[in-house]
Amino acid sequence: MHDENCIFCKIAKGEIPTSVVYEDDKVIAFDDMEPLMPVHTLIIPKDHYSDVADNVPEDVLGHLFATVQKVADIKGIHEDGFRLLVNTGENASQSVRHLHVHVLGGGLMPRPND
Ligand code: IU
Repeated sequence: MHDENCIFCKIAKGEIPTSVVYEDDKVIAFDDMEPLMPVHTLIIPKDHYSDVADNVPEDVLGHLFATVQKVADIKGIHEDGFRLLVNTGENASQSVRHLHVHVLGGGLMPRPND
């Protein structure tokens, strides 16, 4: 369930220091190192799945999305709104091949087609 060459697996195991926003036995949320918005947090499962379409068990997917609400409350972006982004594979320019949900907020974002 871990890929020793995966940087997010190392973050999940606490081997690389990160700004942790929330953590439990299944997921960890941490601030993106190159934030695109005032709030830019990544939520990842602790187990390794390369992307959202990598046969991820439903309970893991459910737990990831349940964590969104916790992160939004911790970051204080619940009321004004936020955006979730899950890049998947080459056409989406996914750069880290460990499933992650971007939580972006803290300001107005254009609609993707604007
Ligand atoms: P993407 O969806 O795979 O394109 O996004 C990967 C994100 O992971 C990107 O926003 C990076 O800034 C971020 N990131 C990070 O926060 N810490 C790291 O050690 C690495 C990437 I590598």
